[in-house]
Amino acid sequence: MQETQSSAVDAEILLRYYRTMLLIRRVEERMEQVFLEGVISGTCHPCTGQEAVAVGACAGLLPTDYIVSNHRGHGHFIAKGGDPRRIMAEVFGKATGYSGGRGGSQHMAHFKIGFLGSNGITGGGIPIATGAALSLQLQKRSEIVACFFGDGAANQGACHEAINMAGVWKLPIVYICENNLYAMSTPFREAFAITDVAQRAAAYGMPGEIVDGNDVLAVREAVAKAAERARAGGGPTLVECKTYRFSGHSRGDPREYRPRKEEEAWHARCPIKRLREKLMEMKALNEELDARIRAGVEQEVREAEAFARNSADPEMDDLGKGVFA
Ligand SMILES: Cc1ncc(C[n+]2csc(CCOP(=O)(O)OP(=O)(O)O)c2C)c(N)n1
Ligand SMILES: [Mg+2]
Repeated sequence: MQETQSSAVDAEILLRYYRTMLLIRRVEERMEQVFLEGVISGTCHPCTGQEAVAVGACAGLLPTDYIVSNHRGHGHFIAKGGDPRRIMAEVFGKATGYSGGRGGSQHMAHFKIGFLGSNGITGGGIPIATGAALSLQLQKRSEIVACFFGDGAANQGACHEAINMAGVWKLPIVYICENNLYAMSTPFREAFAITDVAQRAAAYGMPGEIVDGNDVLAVREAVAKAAERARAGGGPTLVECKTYRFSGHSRGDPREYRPRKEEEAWHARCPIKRLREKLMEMKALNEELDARIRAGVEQEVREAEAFARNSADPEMDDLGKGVFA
């Protein structure tokens, strides 16, 4: 069932969002630590600070709907029901990972739960998601697609081409731009002549919504409304979530390009902290329950890491599997 306004103050549902957001944060903090220790090579892009977008958006969809992610995709995957053990194993390059250890942090997929994949190419997921929506429309199916991308991706040519086509064909898709104010070290204000990505929706012939991306319920409501519209044949919506990544762009980024005062202001609006305060006000959460939830999350993260560490490496004979050209 879609979790819309009627369940807005349902404590059990809010507690579930809270736990999932905490789980995403702790999985990624642990992952970043392991990268920095040099236990695993490559890189990862944590969505720390942006958890409300992932959790709120997936809550606004039906479990049978599809999502397409980007390079900052662990949160989207976990929010859609991905198993942190297999996500961690993929990052460790192990055979039990979602891509058999060959994809790593930016290349995971699990079609069974509607996760059509993360993507290391900035903006690369947007045409893929648009194609999936076209496929659903041609098959007259009732599922829809939600596509996550960043402000940087919004300036890629493929983004305009794909979103324009979706507007023309009224495809069943919700475009979710996570505007975290930076594309690597490039500030939003230096890359856009406008103040909101959502303003572009008019040029694509679709509604543009601006939402507080650090408010899980606001994201859920905006995405649920857009998803209903898409499902009813009304076509796509561009939802812009205003948010901020607390971490650097990827591991080891000292964040020299942004003022510490700006970071502090956004930390005060931490989506987890805000939901925690709301739950406390509602008396749905107290210190003791919070400690229990956090302990449960820590346990799950420890188990995920142990699973990853103890899993086997991929077999050499499997090296060519999934290679098409
Ligand atoms: C086609 C392409 N160009 C450049 C890059 C390098 N790159 C990786 S992430 C990134 C910035 C993406 O910014 P944004 O879309 O705002 O997402 P965010 O990292 O802020 O979540 C860039 C330029 C890339 N991966 N692919
Ligand atoms: Mg960005």
